[in-house]
Amino acid sequence: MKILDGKVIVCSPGRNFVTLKLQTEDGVYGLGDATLNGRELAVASYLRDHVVPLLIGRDARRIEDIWQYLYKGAYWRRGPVTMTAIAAVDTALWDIKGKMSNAPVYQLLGGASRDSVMVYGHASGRTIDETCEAVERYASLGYKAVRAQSSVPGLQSTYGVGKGDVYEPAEAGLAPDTAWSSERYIESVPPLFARLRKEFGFDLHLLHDVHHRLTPIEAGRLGRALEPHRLFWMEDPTPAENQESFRLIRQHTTTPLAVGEVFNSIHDCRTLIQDQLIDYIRTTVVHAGGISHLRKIAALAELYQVRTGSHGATDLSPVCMAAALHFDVSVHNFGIQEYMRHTDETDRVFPHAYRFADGAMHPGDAPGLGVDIDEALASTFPYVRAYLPTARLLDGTVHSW
Ligand code: EZ4
Ligand code: CO
Repeated sequence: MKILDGKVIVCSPGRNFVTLKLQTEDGVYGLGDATLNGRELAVASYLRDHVVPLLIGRDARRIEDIWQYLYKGAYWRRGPVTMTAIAAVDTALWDIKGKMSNAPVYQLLGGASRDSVMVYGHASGRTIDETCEAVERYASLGYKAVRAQSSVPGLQSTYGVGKGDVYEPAEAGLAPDTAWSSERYIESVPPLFARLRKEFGFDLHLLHDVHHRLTPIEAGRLGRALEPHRLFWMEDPTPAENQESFRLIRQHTTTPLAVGEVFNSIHDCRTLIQDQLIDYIRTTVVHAGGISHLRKIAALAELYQVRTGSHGATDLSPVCMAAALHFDVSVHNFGIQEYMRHTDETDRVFPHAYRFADGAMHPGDAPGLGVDIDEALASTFPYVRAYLPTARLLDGTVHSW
C-alpha cells in the first residue's frame, strides 16, 4: 500500500480551495483539504515542493507514523502553514484507510456516538429586523441553532454580515479596510439578542461571534450583559495567544465561551482546557493537524468537560466538512458543528455523501470520507487572489479582524 504520487489541486469554484490528492500503487486515492484562507498558495507550495517528495514510497497505512515524521522531521514545529499541510496528508490517509477497509471513516474512529450532529447556520443583517428575518429563515429550514450577527449602527460594515445568501468574508483583489468601534459594538449586541429571544423564545440555540475584537474586560462586560439571553456560546471574545486572558473573562460571566478556529495545535489550548477557561474548543480538521491531531485535542477536552464546536466556514472545503462530520459523529464530547453552506459551484466540484436534515448532519456511509473532486470541472475555476478584509479603529489604528 505504497504512496505513488501526490497532486495539489488549486481551484476557485466560488472561492479558493487547495486540495491534496494522494494516490497509492493499489489504485486507491485519498483527499485532504489544505485551504488556508488568504494564504492558500503558501500551503500549496509547502505540499508540492516539500512534503509530497517525502511521501512517495511510504506505506499509506501508517497514518500516525507519517504524522509524526512530518511534524518532528521538519524540525520547525507547529504554525498554520505546516499544520494545514500535515492536516491535508492526515485527512487523505484516513480517506485511503476507509476506502481500503470498505468502511466510512467514522467506523474506524470507534463508530458513531450519536445518530447525527447538530449544526448551526449563520444569520445576519444590516438591521435587527433583517437579522430576525434571517434567523426565521434558518428556523424554518429546521435549524436548532443559529449564529446571529448584525451591523453596528454608525459603522459601514461589520464582521459576519453577509451580502447575499452565502456568507463569504474573503474578497477578490486587495484587502479592503473596514471601520471598527468596540464601544458601539458592545452597546449593539444585547438589544439584538433581547429581540431574538422575544421573537423565538428559548428553544432555539443562539450563538454569537465576537471575532477576537474585544479586550478581556470588555468581553467580560458583554458576556454579563448577554446572560439573560442564555447564549449557546460567545465565540472568540478576545485573541487567545495569551490563554490566561480567558481567566479574566471567566471571572465576570457565565455566558459559555468558545475559541480556537485559528489554533493549529493542542499546545494552543492546553491551559484553556485544563483550567476550564472555555466550554467549547473550535479547532478544525484542516487547520489543526487533521483528524489524528483533532482527536487528541478532543480527548484532552473530554477530561475537563469541554466539548467540541469545530469551525465550518465556507473557506473549509467540502473535504474538510466531510472529515469534520466523521470526527463529530464519533467523539463522545461533541458539542456542535458550524455549517455554512457552500455555493452550488463548490458542491459540484466536490460531490459528497454528507447530508443535512432537521438541523443536523450525517457524514453518510460511503467508504472513506465520502467526498470526491471533479478535477476536470475544478480546472475550469482557476485561482483568484483574495484576502480577508482588515479592521481599523475610527482613528485609523489597525485592529484584529
Ligand atoms: O473569519 O472562516 O466562525 N467563523 C468565522 C469565519 C472566519 C473565516 C476565516 O477564514 O469566524 O468567518
Ligand atoms: Co468565528
